[in-house]
Amino acid sequence: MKKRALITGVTGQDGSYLAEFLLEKNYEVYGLRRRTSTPNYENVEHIKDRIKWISGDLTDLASLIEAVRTSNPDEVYNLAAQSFVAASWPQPLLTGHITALSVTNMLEAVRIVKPTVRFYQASSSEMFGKVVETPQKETTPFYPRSPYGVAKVYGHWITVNYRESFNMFACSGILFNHESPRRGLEFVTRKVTDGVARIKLGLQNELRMGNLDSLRDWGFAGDYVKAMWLMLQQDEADDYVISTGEMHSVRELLEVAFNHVGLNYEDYVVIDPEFTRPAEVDLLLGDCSKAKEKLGWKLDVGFKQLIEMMVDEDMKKVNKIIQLSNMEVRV
Ligand code: NDP
Ligand code: GDR
Repeated sequence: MKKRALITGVTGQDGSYLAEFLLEKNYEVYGLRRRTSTPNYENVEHIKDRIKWISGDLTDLASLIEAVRTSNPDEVYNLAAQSFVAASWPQPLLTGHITALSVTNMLEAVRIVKPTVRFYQASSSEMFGKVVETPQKETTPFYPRSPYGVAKVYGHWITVNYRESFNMFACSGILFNHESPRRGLEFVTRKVTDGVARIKLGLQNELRMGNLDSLRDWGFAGDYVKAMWLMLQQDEADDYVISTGEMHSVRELLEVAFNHVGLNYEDYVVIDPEFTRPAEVDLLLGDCSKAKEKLGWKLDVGFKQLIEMMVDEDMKKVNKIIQLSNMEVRV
């Protein structure tokens, strides 16, 4: 019998890597997609026909109950969220509805339809927020610094609460920043690698940025989805920090990305207050010893390799855009 998994947020960065990973493991993969006027399957185009699609929205309990009933899953990965921290100030209520309260919707759907499901909640290092302890681990107290971070703290604790109240197999992965060529264009790594490609190929002549001093623990999304799966294969449900244990500044990110194509970031970067945040998380550095020890998890891709891989992929994408527009001009 094939194992069955239901993934929310499957069209996003992590959802696409996780779906790929589970399909390789011979799972039957069900993907929840919300209705949009213009559907975007960019991240999952290559596996679109192998995913069984279910319509639903994380804010709509009825649709989630139906999704669990239809998929009858062994594992549920709850990855859907309003995930962009900067958007959570202008849209605090929407962020609260999707990223916080709707976790309860998903847990309720599981509890009502199939409480034996193994459940994964996408928690975040943004819950640590202001520096209380470095490096941050499972026992570090939370001090979120954005409506997004606050919403994730709710999602985290309600997951723990359903585990303790209803004896559900519910795990929370506290993942530090993880990136890839499939990262949304507004997040800092992809904004930089896409910007570098556009500058190098003559489509753009500057890159407008916010706080260059903030420090992050950046890993590769493809490595991180393996940890999600490992958490659900254990005998006991638990929470785990997933990180690289290395920290780099946004400035270092710029250096690596621009240097990779032979440019100096100082010639192109302009500081623009539009990209600074009302409250910043200055420093994130994770200690994932528990995951290494108990899950046997390890990472394969380091920081420099990750950023250079993203620049290379964006160079290809931007080149394609240029070729297409040249063809249109000729026609
Ligand atoms: P993305 O922003 O790339 O993907 C978010 C996904 O959620 C998309 O598929 C989106 O669908 C879906 N979604 C949003 N709102 C709803 C809704 N109301 N109903 C159903 N689906 C919805 O995020 P990532 O893949 O980067 O992250 C995955 C999860 O992990 C998120 O919960 C994020 O907060 C969390 N996380 C991410 C980290 C990271 O560094 N990437 C680190 C720690 C936690 P659509 O395509 O229609 O927009
Ligand atoms: P983050 O990621 O907020 O850590 O959340 P993001 O890439 O948006 O920002 C990282 C850091 O870079 C600084 N920064 C800029 N950020 C953006 N987006 N654009 C800029 O121009 C810019 N200039 C400087 C930011 O101030 C910040 O300090 C991500 C998301 O994936 C969350 O969903 C996830 O939970 C956390 O990572 C862990």
